[in-house]
Amino acid sequence: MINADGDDCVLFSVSGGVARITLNRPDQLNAVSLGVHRRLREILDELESRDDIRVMLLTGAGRAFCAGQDLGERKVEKGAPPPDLGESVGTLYNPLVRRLAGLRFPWVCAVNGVAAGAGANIALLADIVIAKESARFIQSFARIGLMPDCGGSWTLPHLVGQARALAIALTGEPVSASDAAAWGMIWKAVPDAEFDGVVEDLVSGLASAPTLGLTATRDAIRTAGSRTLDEQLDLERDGQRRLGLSQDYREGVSAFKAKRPAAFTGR
Ligand code: T3D
Repeated sequence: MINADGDDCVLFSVSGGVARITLNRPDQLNAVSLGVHRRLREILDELESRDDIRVMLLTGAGRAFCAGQDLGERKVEKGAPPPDLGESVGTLYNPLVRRLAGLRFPWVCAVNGVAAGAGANIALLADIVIAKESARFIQSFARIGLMPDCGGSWTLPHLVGQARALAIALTGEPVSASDAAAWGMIWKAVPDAEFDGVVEDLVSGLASAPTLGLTATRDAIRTAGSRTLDEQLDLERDGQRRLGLSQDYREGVSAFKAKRPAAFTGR
């Protein structure tokens, strides 16, 4: 397959501890092409090699967040060789999902518009998902004869329970951002006019927070379902032991005692 996208199919910048990633193929509703996969791999390589990132923000350019796999890359005409979508999922999407799920800092998905297929399920992987009120989440796999991927068949029932997960995935009906928030699928839906400001406040707050503590918190909560209370108590003990040695803990307590704002460094 030809990779026609240049580097600007995904925009990337870092400032003030915030890594900003913007899917940038607005004419295709930011559908995920081979070029997008390549850029995301390069960006994640860089993020994983740096120690100055405190939070990552993923969003989309234009009116959509992401319409999932670029269907323009799928040749289904009569006579075309049958596609091996397992190859695509196994070598492109699954590694992407595993890397996003294993980031050493919290990440936010700012869903600025429709999120469909892989686009919806990548968004739902974020530690905090915030959406414009006008955004919609669509498990569009049902409309083209596929099943949810990018972890959606795991994430959805965890987030909204089996009854809603099944109906959402089997009908492919759009879920409004307000319903998604009410059902616990995302953190909150924000009026469109306020969205950019709310997202900026959120990420700048996270960029000056005690990163090690946040990441330990995220990991403990995400994996809690596979442990007993007893096991979780042990994990919390071990986590506090480790965090108690961090510079940020010392700074947090010193700042509290001195009645001044803490200046956390993420160390
Ligand atoms: O293949 C594998 O590797 C397996 C893994 C699969 C993962 C997946 O993500 S499968 C699911 C793929 N995605 C979809 O099925 C969603 C397809 N898109 C839509 O259903 C609709 O576009 C939306 C519901 C997202 C938005 O609808 P609407 O009416 O707001 O916009 P539109 O008019 O349909 O789309 C606007 C343009 O974006 C249009 O191009 P045009 O006609 O203006 O030149 C449309 O073709 C393009 N576009 C939208 N989605 C995709 C896309 N182009 C390529 N790929 C897309 N997924």
